[in-house]
Amino acid sequence: MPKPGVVLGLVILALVIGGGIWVRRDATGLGSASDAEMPDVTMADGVADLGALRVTLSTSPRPPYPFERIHLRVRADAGGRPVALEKPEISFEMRMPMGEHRCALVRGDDGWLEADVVLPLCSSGDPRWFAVVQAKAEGRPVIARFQLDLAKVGSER
Ligand SMILES: [Cu+2]
Repeated sequence: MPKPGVVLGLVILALVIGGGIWVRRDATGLGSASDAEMPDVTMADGVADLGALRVTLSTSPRPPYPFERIHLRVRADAGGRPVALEKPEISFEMRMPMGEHRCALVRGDDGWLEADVVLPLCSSGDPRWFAVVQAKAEGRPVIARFQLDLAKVGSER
C-alpha cells in the first residue's frame, strides 16, 4: 500500500492536470473539440467531416505567414456532390482573445467560396489559429472547425 500522503498527492496532481485541460478547452470557446480532432490546413487541404456533409478548407500560401494575405477557399459536398452554403463566413480565433477576425466568403471559381484574411502574430509566440466556417445548408446550421499554424517570420520559404 502506498502512503496516504502519496495517494493524496496523486489525487491533487490528477485534479490539477484535469483542471488545466478543462480551462484550456473552455478558453478556446471551441467546446469539447481538441486540436487532434480538427483538420490541420497548415500544409494541405483540410476536410471537416460533419456526417453527411463534408467541408473542405484550402489555404494559400502554405504555410501561411503572419501579417501577410492568406487566400482561403471553402467548399462543401455531400456524397461527392457540391452543396450550396448560404451566408457563408469564416472567422479566426486563438486560445487567447486576439480580436475579431471574421469575413464573408464570396463565390469564386469552380464552386469554391473565397476570402482573404491577414492574421497577426501572437506576442505569446503561439502560432496556432482556429478557423471556423459557419453557414447554413438547406436551412440547417453548418459549423466546421480547422486549425493552422502560422510560419515564423523570417523562416525559409
Ligand atoms: Cu495573442
